Amino acid sequence: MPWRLNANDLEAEKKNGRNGLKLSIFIIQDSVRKGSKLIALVRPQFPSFYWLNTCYLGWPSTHTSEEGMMVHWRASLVAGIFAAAALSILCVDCSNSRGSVISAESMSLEAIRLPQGFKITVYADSVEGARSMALGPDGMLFVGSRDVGRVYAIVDHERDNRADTAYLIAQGLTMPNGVAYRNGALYVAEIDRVLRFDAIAQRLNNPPTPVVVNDSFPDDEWHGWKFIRFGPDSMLYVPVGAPCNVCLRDDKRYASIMRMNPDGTGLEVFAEGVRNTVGFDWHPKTGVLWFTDNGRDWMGDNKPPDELNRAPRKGLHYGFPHCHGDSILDPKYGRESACERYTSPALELGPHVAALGMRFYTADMFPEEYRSQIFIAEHGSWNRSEKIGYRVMLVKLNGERAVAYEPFAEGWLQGEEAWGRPVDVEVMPDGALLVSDDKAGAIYRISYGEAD
Ligand SMILES: [Ca+2]
Ligand SMILES: [Ca+2]
Repeated sequence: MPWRLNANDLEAEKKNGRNGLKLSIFIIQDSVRKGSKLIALVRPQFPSFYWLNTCYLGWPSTHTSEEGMMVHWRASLVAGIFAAAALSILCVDCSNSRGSVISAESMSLEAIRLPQGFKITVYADSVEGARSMALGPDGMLFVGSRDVGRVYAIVDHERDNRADTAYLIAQGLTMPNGVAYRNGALYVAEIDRVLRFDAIAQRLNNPPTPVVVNDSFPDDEWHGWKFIRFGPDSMLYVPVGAPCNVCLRDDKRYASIMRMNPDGTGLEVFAEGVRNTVGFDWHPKTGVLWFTDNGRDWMGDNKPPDELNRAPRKGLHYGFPHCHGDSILDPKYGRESACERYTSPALELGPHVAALGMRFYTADMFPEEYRSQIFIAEHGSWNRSEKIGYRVMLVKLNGERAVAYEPFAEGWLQGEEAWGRPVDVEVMPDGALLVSDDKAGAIYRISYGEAD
């Protein structure tokens, strides 16, 4: 039984003055008291703090959040080094605690609640760590991952709405969360660079060596994994998250959405004051960019909200780190500022819900009321005493104004246990909505009006 301590408990210990070596000693004492094994696993492609968090701290990757993964890495690193010296660490496989692959049979899809007339099925399973999605030609689906370092191409050869093959396009990459497709090429975003795999559809079994499109992004791992997507202006939009929970950096690239030409030239900041967006899309009629943003942590259970934002032009500032949501001044960075100076969210979402992927619904399988509305995948909270999120939400618009925010698909969270975590959504050519889940290692298909 790996030793476990959640983020809130760990933070409480830090507030009690346990840091560095003191915290390390506490971790060892507590694990011994609980009769747990200290475990470690060497994964060459991952930074040391990562396995220390996931294995040594017994804090599985799939239970950490967009914000939470890096919070305590320094403490865990010190703890790990101390433990390695003081104890002979057992080297065991912790693939179970990483829990990425769940077979279709063990998924509780009957637990997922949907509006009348919709149904959910498994489109693909065994897609370990499935994160952001992008459509290729003929319904081919590209899927990035974060911790497992892989990029997949998923194909439903028989077109029976159940994928048959997950081709491994790349592995060993550094958090290749972002994928985009344009003119026959697959673009993949690692933390500090964007790669391009040319003529990918013809080379699924023999992927080409990627071309480096641009490798000038910061290499900070905290909020460094990226969602990418081509805009209607044919530019590739590439965010750079804040390398922290809350901080202000002189380098304008941090906490921004950048964009560049497909060949990597012309890189510029498009939007400022964006803490960590992991999903965006353009309004199908107006061409305006909308994006989610994850709020800061450690301001309590109910604030600040996550955000849905609207960016009608270049050069707007969305408030971070000074102002959170519509009107919450940051205790440190908000003192000499005012929320009126920044662009307010189009909609305040739930606190700590981890709003990630979002798309406009642009097809016609779903009823009229869903068309040109927004679906948001909420990965789920960690920085909250009662979990929320772990669902797909619908945001209704009246013109360019967001007027409602309601659950569309929920049930991955049962009590305080989540068996799945939605990351991204994608509208397929037939109009079905796909949902990726990096905890279950699956992609679901939500359809309307289809017979069982
Ligand atoms: Ca099939
Ligand atoms: Ca904001």
